[in-house]
Amino acid sequence: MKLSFRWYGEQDRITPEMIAQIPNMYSVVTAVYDVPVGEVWSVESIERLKARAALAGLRTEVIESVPVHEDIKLGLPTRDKYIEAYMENIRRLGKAGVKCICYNFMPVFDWTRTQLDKRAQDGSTSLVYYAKQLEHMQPLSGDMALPGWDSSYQKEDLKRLFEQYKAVDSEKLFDNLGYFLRAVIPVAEQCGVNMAIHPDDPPWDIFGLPRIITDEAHIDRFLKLVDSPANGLTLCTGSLGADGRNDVVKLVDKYSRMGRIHFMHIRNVKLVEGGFEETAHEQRCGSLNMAGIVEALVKNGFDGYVRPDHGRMIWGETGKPGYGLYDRALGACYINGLFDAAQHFLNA
Ligand SMILES: [Mn+2]
Repeated sequence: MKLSFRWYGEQDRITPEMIAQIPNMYSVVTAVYDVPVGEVWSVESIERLKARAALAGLRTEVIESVPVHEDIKLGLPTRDKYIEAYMENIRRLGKAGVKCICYNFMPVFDWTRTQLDKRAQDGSTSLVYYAKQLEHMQPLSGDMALPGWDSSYQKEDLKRLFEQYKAVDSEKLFDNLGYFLRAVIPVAEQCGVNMAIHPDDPPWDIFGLPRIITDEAHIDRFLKLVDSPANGLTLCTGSLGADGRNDVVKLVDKYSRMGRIHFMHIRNVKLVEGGFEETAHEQRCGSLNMAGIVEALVKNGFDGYVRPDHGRMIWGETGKPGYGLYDRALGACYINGLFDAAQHFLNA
């Protein structure tokens, strides 16, 4: 596996030098952040990211994300020009040495939580999702914001989008995803880039908007839309694991054996009545079988990218919720340990 770590570019106070001091670090996971969704990234911006990471000895082989414009998800006639721009981004990134592009196909909102600073008994804080809190959230108010969301939406944009999505159920969304993939996957193949869809987080419909990358049946259907190795997955254990019906070890085993996992987001999650809480990465802190997940990867010879996912805020650190340095670094070390142990015992 190739260990990687999210880096939010020049404005991230967590620098490539800090990231490079985490043992076994291979690549940053980054993106061009100053371009509106749907536009082509400048070669200069891509090269600047790459050069900055290289100063710390790190590669830039994973992009998270090249976001998909809503017109593509909605299947509007204007989608073709955004798909053109997307294909150009794949070409430019491939030329710059990028091997894997993470993206998602969630309507309007990215990952959703109901509280970003839930205090645990040990004083750490983390992101949580409680159905009871969700009832009080008003997505159309325009003043909801989460770190993963596109912050450029105005109240009127949201109203319009919700109106437009009334015509898009999960079948239609699947059709629109297929249309997108039939255009971009051949380009990715030519450029030596693997596309890796991130599951919906949480993996169920939210605010009445459909979500389709949620479980085994849906992922099977997704992989068949374009049956190419370049059409693969970012398997996020915490996202899929938020639904207790998903057997995450089984999914990791199945899709890594098929060679369709290009990027692993490894983190734990604790299922609680009516929701879930993000925890430390360690197995005993949450509901997932972390050792079993890594064992499956090692058994299947997984050599793709891995990164620790959201961390807690610990040791008084402040910053972007879920993206502090300390707990994600602990997570990275735990992941290293699990891989070393699994390799040792499976080869013994
Ligand atoms: Mn994730």
